[in-house]
Amino acid sequence: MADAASVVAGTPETSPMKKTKLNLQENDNNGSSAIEAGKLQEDSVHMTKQLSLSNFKMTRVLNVNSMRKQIFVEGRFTSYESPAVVILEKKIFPEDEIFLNRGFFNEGTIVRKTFSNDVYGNYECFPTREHNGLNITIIHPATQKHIDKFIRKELYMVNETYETYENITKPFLEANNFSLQWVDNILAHKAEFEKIIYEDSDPDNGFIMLPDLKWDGSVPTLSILVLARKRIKSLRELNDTHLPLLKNIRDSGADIIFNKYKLPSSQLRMYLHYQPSYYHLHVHFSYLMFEAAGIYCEKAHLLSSVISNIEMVPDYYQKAVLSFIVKEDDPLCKEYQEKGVLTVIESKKGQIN
Ligand code: G7M
Repeated sequence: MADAASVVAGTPETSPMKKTKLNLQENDNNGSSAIEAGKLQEDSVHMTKQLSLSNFKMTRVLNVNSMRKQIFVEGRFTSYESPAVVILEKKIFPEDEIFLNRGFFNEGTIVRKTFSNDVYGNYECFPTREHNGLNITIIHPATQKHIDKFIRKELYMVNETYETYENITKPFLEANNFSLQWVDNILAHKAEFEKIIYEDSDPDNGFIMLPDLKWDGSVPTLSILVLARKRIKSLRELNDTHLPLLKNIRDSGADIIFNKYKLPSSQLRMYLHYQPSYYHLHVHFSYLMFEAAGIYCEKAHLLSSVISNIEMVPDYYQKAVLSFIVKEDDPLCKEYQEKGVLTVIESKKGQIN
C-alpha cells in the first residue's frame, strides 16, 4: 500500500533536512536577512526523489467537491515546517474499450453487492490497483493565500431588486470591478485580432465573436464569446432598444458557428451571466453537450429568454428581481451585509457541514 501512496516527484536531490541546512549556510554566506529575521527558509517537498504520502500529516479538510470528486486537505510533511495543501481527485474513466476491459471488466475487479431490487442492483466495486488511481496536486510550501483559496466558503443567494442594483451593486462594482482593458483592446484590434471569428462593425448592433480564453479549440468543448461593440454594462441595463443587437447576436452568431463548426443553433447554449465578471455586455456560445462552468440557474440567463422577456415587458430587466450567488469572502458580499441586504452566519466559516 505504501507504493500506491507514493508520488515520484521532481529530480533527484538532497534530502529536505540537508537542503534546509544548505540554504541556511547560503544565507549565512550572503549575510542574508532570512536567518536574521528568525525565519527558516525551506525547500519544497517536490525536490525529494520519492515523495511518500505517509509523511503527510493531515491537519484539516479544507473542502470537498462531491461533483468533481475532489477533496482538499491541509497538513504538513514530516521534517518540513511550512504547511501543504493536497488535492485528491478521482480520475475520469477511459473511453477506450481495451482499457475498460483491462481495467474494469476482468476477474481482478472485486464486486460486492450493496442491494438489489427487481432489475436494479447496486454494488461496490474495486478495480485493479493500476486502474484505481487518483490525480494528486500538492502545493508546498503553501501560503495562507493558497489555503484561503481552497477553504470552503459559504454561498449566499442575493435577490437583487433594481433599487439594490442602482444603490449598492452598480456603485460598488464601478469602483471595484475587474478592468475592461482586455475588452477594449479586442474592440480596438489591439489584442487577439488574429483570433476574431467574425466582426460586425455596426456601432449600435455590431459585435465581435472570438474564442473564449478558456477554450482549447475543440468542437466538443466549444466556448465562444460575443462582445457587443457598444458599451452596455450588463443584462441589468438591457431594454427594448437593445432588441436589434440581441437578435443580431443570436441569428448571425448561430449562422457563423454553423458555417464554421457545423453545429446547428439547436445544439448551442447561448447565454449571459448575471453577475458577470466583466461589466461589458457579452454573450457566451457553447456546445450544448459541454457542461461549461457557470451554466447553473443562479448565473446563466438564456439569450432566447432575455429576448422574450424584453419583448413582453420592454423594461423587464429594470423591474425584475435578479438572483445570484455571492461567496462569503467576496467584497460584494460584505457590502450587501453592511447595507443590510444579506445576513451571513459568520460561525460557519471553513466548516464542512
Ligand atoms: O463570467 P463572465 O460572463 O463575465 O465571463 C467572462 C468570460 O471572458 C470568461 O469566460 C473568460 O474566460 C473570458 N475572458 C476573460 N478574459 C480576461 C479574456 C481575454 O482576455 N480574452 C478572451 N478571449 N476571453 C477572456
